[in-house]
Amino acid sequence: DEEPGGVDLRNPPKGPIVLGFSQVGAEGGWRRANTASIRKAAVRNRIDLNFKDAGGDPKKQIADVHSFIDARVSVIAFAPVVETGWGEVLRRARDARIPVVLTDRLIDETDTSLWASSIGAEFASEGNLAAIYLENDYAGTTGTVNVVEILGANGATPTKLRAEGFAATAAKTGRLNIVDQATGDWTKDGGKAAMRELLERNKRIDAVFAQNDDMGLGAVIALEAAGKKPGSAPKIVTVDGTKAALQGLADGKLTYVIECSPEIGEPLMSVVVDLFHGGRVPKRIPSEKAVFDAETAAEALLDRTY
Ligand code: GYE
Repeated sequence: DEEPGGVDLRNPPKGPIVLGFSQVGAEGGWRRANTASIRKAAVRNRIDLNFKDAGGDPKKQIADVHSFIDARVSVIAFAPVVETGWGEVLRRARDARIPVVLTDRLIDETDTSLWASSIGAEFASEGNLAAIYLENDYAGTTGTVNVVEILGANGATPTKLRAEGFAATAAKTGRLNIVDQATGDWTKDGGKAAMRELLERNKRIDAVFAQNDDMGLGAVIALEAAGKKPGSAPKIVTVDGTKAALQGLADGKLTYVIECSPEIGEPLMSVVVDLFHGGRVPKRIPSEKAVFDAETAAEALLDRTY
């Protein structure tokens, strides 16, 4: 009579529910909104939140998750900095009968019983969408379109899957030619530096695919400094949908923004409550997405809080 959450029903747990949550860091607008959503939802659902910030360091993050096990929290959730290195600590959590929820990103473990549920976006389809919208802009024209890509931090799920999704769609039609890539580490400064590098290495850049808003907004700064007209020449597509990027779209400095909602606090707390009570939870909970252009961005800006 053991439920997937690892709760012994003959000996039901008593409150309060303590959630140990390990966050990637505070690298940009998306992440800050994600943290705010989790903190707010914890309060609203009367869950004691033990929040730790890994500062982008995979080793610190694993140590933080060990500390949640030592503290015997009710449930552990984390947004992994990188996909690798999780087996040992998650087996320890399982032995301690503490259910685990992955948020936002995924991990590279074949034993999928190590986590009860994962909540987040379909990153490959965000890459697909970025390429489809860009391609549509060139419908009715001929010749290849030179695209450069600004990548997020190495080893993270969205870095890998957004690139794969974009490349897969580009390969299908052959219109988009991915000529170069540089890493921007998810930050505005990183995106600016990456764009500078890409401008040095490439004579003709028609479009930029920045894997998040902050890096795309950094690229805008570098492009303007180089006398270019970001938003049109080159076009820029980003992923996230923060207020700053929607403003960039409305101002004509970005071309498209693929939304990846950071607001996963409420669905997370709902899963946490169910796991605490030994209930069954869905293995995968997808978050929302949309695509914005200048017009729809102006509208969405009216009530965007992050
Ligand atoms: O796109 C980026 C953040 O994992 C979806 O991480 C998240 C990504 C998001 O740093 O802005």
